[in-house]
Amino acid sequence: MKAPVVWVTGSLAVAIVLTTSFLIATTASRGETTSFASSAGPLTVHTVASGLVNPWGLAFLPDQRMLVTERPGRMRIVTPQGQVSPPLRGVPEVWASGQGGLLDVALDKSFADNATLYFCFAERAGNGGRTAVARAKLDETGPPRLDDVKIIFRQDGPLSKGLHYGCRIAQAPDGNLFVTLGEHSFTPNEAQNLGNHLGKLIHITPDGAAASDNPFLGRGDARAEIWSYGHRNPQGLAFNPASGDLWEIEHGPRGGDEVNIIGKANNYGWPVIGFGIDYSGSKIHEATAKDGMQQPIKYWVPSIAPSGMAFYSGALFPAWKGSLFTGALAGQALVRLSLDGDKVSGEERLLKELGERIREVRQGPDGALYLLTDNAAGRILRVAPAGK
Ligand SMILES: [Ca+2]
Repeated sequence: MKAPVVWVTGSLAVAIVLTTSFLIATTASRGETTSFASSAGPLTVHTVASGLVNPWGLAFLPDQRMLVTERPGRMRIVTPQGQVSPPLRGVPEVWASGQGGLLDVALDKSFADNATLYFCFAERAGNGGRTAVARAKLDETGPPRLDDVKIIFRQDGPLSKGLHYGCRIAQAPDGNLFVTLGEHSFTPNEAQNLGNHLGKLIHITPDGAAASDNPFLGRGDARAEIWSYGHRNPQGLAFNPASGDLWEIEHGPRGGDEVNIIGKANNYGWPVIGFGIDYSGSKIHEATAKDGMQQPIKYWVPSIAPSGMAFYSGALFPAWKGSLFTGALAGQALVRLSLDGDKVSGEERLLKELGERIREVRQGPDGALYLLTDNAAGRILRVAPAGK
């Protein structure tokens, strides 16, 4: 049997073989349940579905089924009982190379009325790739498929060779979209260049136009879609229900993964400031702080390679209400941050015994946490208190 080659997200193009997680992933099948200790008591981890290839994004439909993306370019619907649909027709061709492929998916806030969804992917362009955002309607009059597919945004700037697409989507209460865009790894300084979309957080309408309150609108030397800049490879994005603020998580280099609270026109510093070093061991940053550049509210040294982001507001884990969850790829854990307003007051690393790269975390309609494991035999996991 061939072991999977897995790209280390947030790192340079290093392929490694994850023998341990491969064994766990292939021996655990749908329906299997295991138990783990936590600060909220024993946790039950249930395999909802297995056999997904590098699943990346997860969105709950109104009837509790899940839309899930697989990085090679497939989108499927999974029932709470674990039945996995055939791939939905209508997904555009994606550039499934390196870290690229079909990435995040998010439902429109009026999905129940308009069946509209958004997704983000790596698109081939010339000799490389770029991040693109599409809008579509889910049509279930026959076998589920995407209809009215329209690419609403394409990242402009130097192309990616396969790394750092960012690609998380969060919809604001007014319906406009925030989307994270990576800096493609080999062109870090472009994150400081307002003339392109690399290393930026953009703010666009559902049609892909620059939102009307964007900070650089009308400036000839800046792209109108930009909301904030100086980002590296952000793979977590969500609104904090306690404050209404937009929070973001991004991969640092060797050390220096960050949690940031996003503000309009802010510069988050990459690669000028930060807390990491290059993979070679050499220095990257001028300093850890500089006037005019934002500090993260939390950083990790060594890196955990965070991906996915969910503020917990459910009833199933009363002790964890208000906590922030992120998956850890290199860190192979589910990470819980306890918050005190805009400060991180504690960290707990859960499910380490699984030995799995966690790509995505979402709160389900039942109050459980749902995870995607990142490998060629990826799973959807449901995490709940024992017996729930
Ligand atoms: Ca930063």
